[in-house]
Amino acid sequence: MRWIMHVDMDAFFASVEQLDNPEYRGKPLIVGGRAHRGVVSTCSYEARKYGVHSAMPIAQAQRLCPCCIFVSGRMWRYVEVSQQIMKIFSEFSPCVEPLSIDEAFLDLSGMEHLVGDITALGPKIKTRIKEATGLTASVGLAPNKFLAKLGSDLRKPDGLVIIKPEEARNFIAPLPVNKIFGIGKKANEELNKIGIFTIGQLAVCDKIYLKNILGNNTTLVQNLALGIDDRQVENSREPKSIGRETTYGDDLLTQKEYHDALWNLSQQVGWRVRNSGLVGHTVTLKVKYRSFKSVTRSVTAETPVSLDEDIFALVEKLVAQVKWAEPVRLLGVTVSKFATAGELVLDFAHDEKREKRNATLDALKNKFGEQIIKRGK
Ligand code: TTP
Ligand code: MG
Repeated sequence: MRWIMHVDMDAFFASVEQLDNPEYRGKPLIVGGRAHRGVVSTCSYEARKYGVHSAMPIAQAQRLCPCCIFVSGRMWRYVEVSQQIMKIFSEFSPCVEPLSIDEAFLDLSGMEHLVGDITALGPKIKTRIKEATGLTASVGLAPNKFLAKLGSDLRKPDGLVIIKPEEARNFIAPLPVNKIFGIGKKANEELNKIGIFTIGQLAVCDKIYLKNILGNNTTLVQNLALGIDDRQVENSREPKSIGRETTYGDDLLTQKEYHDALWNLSQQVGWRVRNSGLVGHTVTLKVKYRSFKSVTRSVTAETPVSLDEDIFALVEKLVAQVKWAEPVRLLGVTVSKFATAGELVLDFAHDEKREKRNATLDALKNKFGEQIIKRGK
């Protein structure tokens, strides 16, 4: 059974300011201004009563709430608190997908074996965040991403909404259709025109009427209205790509120079890929010339790679596709389109010797640092 949690901090930047500056507490406070091109970043819940909201021009906010306190914000501090909460999330689940500076999805599926009652994690994470940071968060706990995010938003600030699978459909039925993300102002108006105001009405409406308004998204949106959403929590710890690039002090001129440089980069990338337990299908070469013009070329191999030699072999293929008439100031090698190494381990059983050699070098680099060893070719 799936359990997804969505956690979102309340009035995040403004709450941090109120935490650090006790004189702002309980007062309408607006964060924004110069550094944010004259718009409101966010405001405290006290200021929201006046109709102030994110992205509103500062001048308009001043008119709505002349008694508001305005501060321009301290990004470094918000990043610091963000790192604190992300660390807490990782204590609760190995699978965390951050969505922005103050929110994330956590996949808690299967954790009943560890914690017993998963719903108890809702109040627990709120307490943990409050104790560690002094701030409140709103939490939605539900069988999928859509319901979890909807839940965290519903009782802000300091909210907790738990939606059990068997209750989901009835729970969301009375809510307005614009609670479904993707239904913007225009779609909302169009739906209202044909008499659809609630998620429940949308759920049972014949697709024929919805097609004109929702187009290709009709089935997707109607599934959401039924409380169905199969999207996975994408674990951020699995990177989408791993790459290294180097700008050379002296431009590279000869074939030998860029050949050696690319072998070097392939080793740096290979080590990182293997340390992440990954193997990748795609290798990308980036070349920037003295003129600052740059080209990138990619190749996708059927068998994924992680060994230095295999990465370099694909790089060499790409080298043939690039012009080397000009001096080169930067080179980059990236591996992407990952599969997990464990799943594919049989695929490289054929080359145990090379694998062992890479593993030995990796162990040395892990122990003594990357600079300990570089291989000749
Ligand atoms: P949100 O979570 O959207 O807003 P919030 O945390 O301030 O308030 P809520 O209680 O409704 O969640 O965004 C998180 C932070 O991102 C917010 O504190 C400031 C910043 N932000 C902007 O700078 N500009 C914007 O337009 C939005 C929406 C957010
Ligand atoms: Mg927030």
